[in-house]
Order: sequence, then structure tokens, then C-alpha cells
Amino acid sequence: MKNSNLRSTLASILTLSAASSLALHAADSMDKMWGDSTTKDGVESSERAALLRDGNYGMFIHWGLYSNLGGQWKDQTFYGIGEWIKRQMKISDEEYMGQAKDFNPSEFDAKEIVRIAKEAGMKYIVITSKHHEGFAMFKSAHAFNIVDATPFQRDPMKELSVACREAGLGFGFYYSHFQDWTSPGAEGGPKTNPDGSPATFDKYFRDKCYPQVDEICSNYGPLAFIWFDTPGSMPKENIVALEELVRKKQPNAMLNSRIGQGLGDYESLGDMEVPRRNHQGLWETPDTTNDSWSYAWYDQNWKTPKEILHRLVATVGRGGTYLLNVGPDGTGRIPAPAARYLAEAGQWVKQHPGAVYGASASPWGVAQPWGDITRTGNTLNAVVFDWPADRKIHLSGLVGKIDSVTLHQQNGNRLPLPASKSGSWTVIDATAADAATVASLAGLIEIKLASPAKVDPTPGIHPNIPTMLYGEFASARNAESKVINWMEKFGEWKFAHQISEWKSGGVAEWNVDVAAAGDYFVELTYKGTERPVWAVTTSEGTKIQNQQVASPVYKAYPTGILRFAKPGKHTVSVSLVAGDPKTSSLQAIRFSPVGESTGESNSNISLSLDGK
Ligand code: FHN
Repeated sequence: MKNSNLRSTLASILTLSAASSLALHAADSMDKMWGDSTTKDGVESSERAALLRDGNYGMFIHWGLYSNLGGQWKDQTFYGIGEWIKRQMKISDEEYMGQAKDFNPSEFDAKEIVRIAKEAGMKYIVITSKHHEGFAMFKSAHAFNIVDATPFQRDPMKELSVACREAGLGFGFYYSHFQDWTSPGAEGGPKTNPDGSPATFDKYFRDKCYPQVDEICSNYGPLAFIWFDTPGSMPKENIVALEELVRKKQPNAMLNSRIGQGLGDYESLGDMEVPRRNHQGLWETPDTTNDSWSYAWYDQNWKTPKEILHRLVATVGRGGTYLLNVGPDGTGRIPAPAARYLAEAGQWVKQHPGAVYGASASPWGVAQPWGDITRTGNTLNAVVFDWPADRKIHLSGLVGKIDSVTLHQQNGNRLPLPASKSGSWTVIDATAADAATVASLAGLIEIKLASPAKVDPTPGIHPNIPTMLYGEFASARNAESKVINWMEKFGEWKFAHQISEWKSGGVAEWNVDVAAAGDYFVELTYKGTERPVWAVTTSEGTKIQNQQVASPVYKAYPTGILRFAKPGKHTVSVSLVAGDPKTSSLQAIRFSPVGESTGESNSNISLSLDGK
């Protein structure tokens, strides 16, 4: 994905109080600093790509001096990603660097971290060796490091690299190459050297960045990843020099695209970005177990085991790898709720490894209303997160012969399920599923096909569970259809697709395949000012139109009941009949069958792609 496509409307939504102008500046530039995407021929099938291609799940760790502050500076709490506290709270270099003498993470236990990652089902660990603060979490010739500047005096990176190797986990380093807020000349660092002379990036690069990348590549055995971040406007020659260094010292390491300049082996998507459509190439989404990357005392907004699993399966189902972060605290411990929830999700992964490891993207290219699908050869792994009340799983547009359908029951038994055809739909009857399976985090239905899956990708409207159709799957005419991203708190990214800027004749159109004729309750998700009037029409000529109050953030509004007289293919169109064409912005349309008990709503399973 080209990050240049992602533009945010930050001014209206940033809710920072302290240092808000600095926050705005940093926020405005953070996504532009991720660098261009990359895809390299041949890498995907290479041995060194196995952790991304087949592993599909890794642990990210943000840990540094900022972890000891934990989101608190003196009497002020910093609400934002904790590792940015120095910059956002404008802490002086002297005071910040002085914090090192109080950093003694005596509870750090590399084996315990590895145990948590393994229990979670993760296949590798990437940890911050140096984040933007400039503090090295490894023994370095540069004095501002954990061995020489803290009472701890141990090299936790050494301990973790050894523990990973012993346990058979891949191990890699995050390194912030461009930003270094305590180093003269680096991005965000002091503008002058200690002697008062003007600082240059070149000197920072020669004296600190390059030697430290050399150190991490030389002193910790074979590395699986070097994960650079926010290259911004870093000179190309420096980036190329780092790439050459890594290639020479760690020929088997995978380099992420955030090294910059279109280099690297695979693409890092935007922070917290689980895409809605399948995404090509070798890629990874960095996400976090709560809102912050590093430990913040107040941030208890943990993703539940079900959310963790859903986001993992959705990422694999879109063709990628899920890199899920934890932030150990100042003592070195991973917060207990994160460890617990990871383990619960991990238990499911261990029971159903084939749905994640070695699995690839769903042939539908998108999620299903009841869950998601990954693929292993000719087998479809249908992961059911929201069981329809009648326990019938509908699949639109599946072409070809089904050899067998099997439900993996909680008790370990395999239950064959009947499957039937209804027009272009395949209906799997899971009414015999036992209660424990239905109550578990997710059900796994294995659908073995006689040949590779072929699918008509027209979105289906399901007869027994609400179906949400997002704006990005509509064709828009005389209206602007685009991805937006923004920060909820500082550094907490959200993504959405919106259709706005309505002109005369503006319309958003979805081609759909309706499983069952009947009445459907329609909700539109939109934002705007005043009271817009939206019209929803079908190619059968049915129309509903309603006026509702709008709000400046995206919300779902009931719009009316729409009838499909016949099942099968239809076109649904939405247009703005009255209201401000500039501020009225449509995100999605949702259909809930009327008269059916639809079971648990799927609207609360957030992939954090919806929002304001
Ligand atoms: O600024 C950093 C942020 O602190 C965090 O490390 C994330 C993780 O992907 N990367 C940068 C922002 O994209």
C-alpha cells in the first residue's frame, strides 16, 4: 500500500492538550515517515522469508527508558504512545538522559518473555534495540546504553537473543535510524554539538547510527529481522549504506520497507492497519495489544483474546503476517493482562495451527460477516467468530466441487457437516456443533475442495447475520472515494475509507448477491453536519430515503427497511439527496435480515478500521 495515499484530517481530531502544536507537527509527519512500500522478486519464496510466509505471527516488543516513565512525567500523564513521552512532553535531554540512573529492570526475564511468545503461538520476536529516544537497550560503544548508563548493567538483548535461539524462535531488532532525539544532528535531536558547533546528520550517522547497526548485526548471532522505522527524509546514501551493512553481516535477515527509499525485503503496513482487502506481496502489520506500544500505566485497553485472534486471522486472511506488540514495564515484565490474553488466543492457535501457519489469503479477498477464511492448498479454513443463530454458514459464489466439510470441535473430535447449494450460495449446516465449540473463541470449519478454490467475489448479503458493505467495495461516481487515516490519541492510528465530496449525480454503488429474498433493515454509517438525507435504491426499483441527524464522527444510523423481491444479483445505490455535499461522508451500509433471529451482532467486532 502506498502510504502517500493516506492522508489524515488531524487538526479536528487530535485531542492532545499538552504540547499540542508539537503533537500536530509530529502527527502530521509520522505516516509520511514510514517510507515507500517494496516488493522484491524472489524473496517471498526464499528460505529467509519463511517466518513471514508461513509463520504469520510474531511478537513486537517496545521497551526502553520510556517504559520506566510509563506514560507519566512528573505530575502529568501523557496520553499517547508512551515511547514518545520525551518529545511530546518536551523533556529536556539532560533530564531525560538522567532517567537512565533510575532504570533497573530487575524483573527482566528473557526466558519468561520467550515462554509468553511461544504460548501465544508466535514464531519470532522483534524488539526495540534503540527507539527514537536514542537509548540503546544493548551494550554499545556509545555511552547512552543500558549496560553502561543504568544500575542494571546487564545486556537484555543478549539474554533475549540467546533465549529465542534456544527456544527455536526467530529473533530480530528494531532500530530507529533517522529519529534520535538525544543525539545531535539526528532527526529530532539537538541542533548543536556539546561544543556549540552546528550538528549534522552525517556526523550522527557516522558516529552513532552506522556503528550501532554494525553492533547489533555483529554481536547477537544470526538475526531473522532488522526492522527500521520512520526513514522520513533520511539521505539515500545513508539508507543504502545500512542496507549493505545488514546484507553483509546478516545475509539471512529480512529487512522491512521502513528502511526507506523503496528498499527492504517486505512491506510494513501502517501501524495498526489490518487491511480490508487482500494485499499482494510479502507484508506484515504491526499492531499492539492495547493502545500504546510501550508500557503506559493508565492504558488498560487490552484487546481481548477474541479480538487478538480475529485480527490475526483477518491479517492472514488478507495475505499478511501479524506482528503483535507488548510493552514490558520499567521492571521488565510484560503486563499480566497482555500475557494472559495472548495465551488464551494462543491456545486456540495451537488447537488449530493449520488455520494460521502456512495459510494464505482468502479467495474471497475480504472478510465474511461471520468471521474470516484462510487457505491451505485446496482447503479453506473458515474461522467463525460470530455464529448465526441458526448455525448455518453461508458462502457466496464458491465454484467447484466440495470433497468434505468438517467442524473441529472443542473436544478434539471432527464433526462432518452437510453442505448444500442454493443458487450461487453454499450453505454449511453446523446445527450439530456442540455448545462448547459454539462458545469457544472461534469455530474452525475445514472445507476440502476437489481443486483450487474459485470464487465469484461479488459481495454476498447473508440471510441470517448482518452484512456490512464498506465504501471501498463500492464504485463511486461523481463523489470522492478515498482512504483516510488519523490518530485517535497521539500515535494510535485508525483507518477508514470514505465516500465524500458529492457532486450532482453522485452515487456509491455496490453489486451484491442476495442469498434470500425478503426485507432487510438498512443502517448507513456516515458523518456530517446538519441533517443529511440519503437515498438507498436497488436495481429492482425499490427505494428508501430518510433524514437523520449527523455527527462529526462516523456513526451508524437506522435508515429503513429495504426489500429484495428476488434473490441473486442486484445493485444497491446510495446517494446524498439533501445535506452538505462536502461534509457528508459515507463509510458503509449494513443489511440485517428482518424476521430472522440474527444471533449476536457482528458490529461490535472491531478491526479498528471503522471509526471517526
Ligand atoms: O514512531 C514509531 C512508534 O513509536 C512505534 O515504534 C511504531 C511501531 O510501528 N513506529 C513508529 C511510528 O510509525
